[in-house]
Amino acid sequence: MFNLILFGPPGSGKGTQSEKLIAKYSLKHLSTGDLLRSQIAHQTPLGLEAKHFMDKGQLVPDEVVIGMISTALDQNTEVKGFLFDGFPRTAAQAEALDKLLEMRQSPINIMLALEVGEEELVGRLMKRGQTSGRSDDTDESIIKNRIAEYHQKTTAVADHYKQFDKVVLVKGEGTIDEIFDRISNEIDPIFQ
Ligand code: B4P
Repeated sequence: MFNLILFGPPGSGKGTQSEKLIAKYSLKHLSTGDLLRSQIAHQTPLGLEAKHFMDKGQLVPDEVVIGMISTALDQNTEVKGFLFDGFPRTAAQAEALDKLLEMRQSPINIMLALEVGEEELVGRLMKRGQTSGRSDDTDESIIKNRIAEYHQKTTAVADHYKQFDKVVLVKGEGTIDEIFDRISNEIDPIFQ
């Protein structure tokens, strides 16, 4: 198994790069953002709870996303590995993920952290908001709140994996293909 975390602030290109990475390395893509939006689209109780937080640019409670990931791991036992996109986003989620993977004897191999300046992040998300239909992409104050949540709660996740020497920083500005090449150059030497 090869398990990869794609990390970075909102709009840093996690979802964009994930699409290319799963095609190249045949990993199972687990995006908590996509899973939550699917729950919202199906109007499930979990989706209705999540929407309340996402519309304000806040993180969804840990127990909700951890439960969702645990279920997804159980449903995908025959895969080559997982690409975690947008998860973990808090220290508690990182610890929970480590335990879930420990039970499966397949720890995280690497965390790739995309680095993008704040002005570029806001610009990308506002642009996506023109076409995505995502309510959390259209209002600049909600976007800024998402970035603030990232600084307050999510940067701790990188600190968690730094202690195990698993974090690699990747410049997340440039063309999508340039960034993909930078990411691939980090994965290729260690991919099993
Ligand atoms: P997510 O769905 O994870 O999405 P995201 O942070 O908005 O962005 P992502 O980084 O994937 O977007 P991308 O850059 O690809 O989260 C949404 C919400 O869900 C969170 O705010 C939270 O409420 C909730 N949530 C999700 N996971 C959670 C968790 N674990 N715990 C708690 N809550 C959770 O794309 C952005 C735009 O940039 C696109 O339009 C793209 O085309 C463009 N772009 C990408 N690369 C580019 C490049 N190189 N140059 C120019 N534009 C580029």
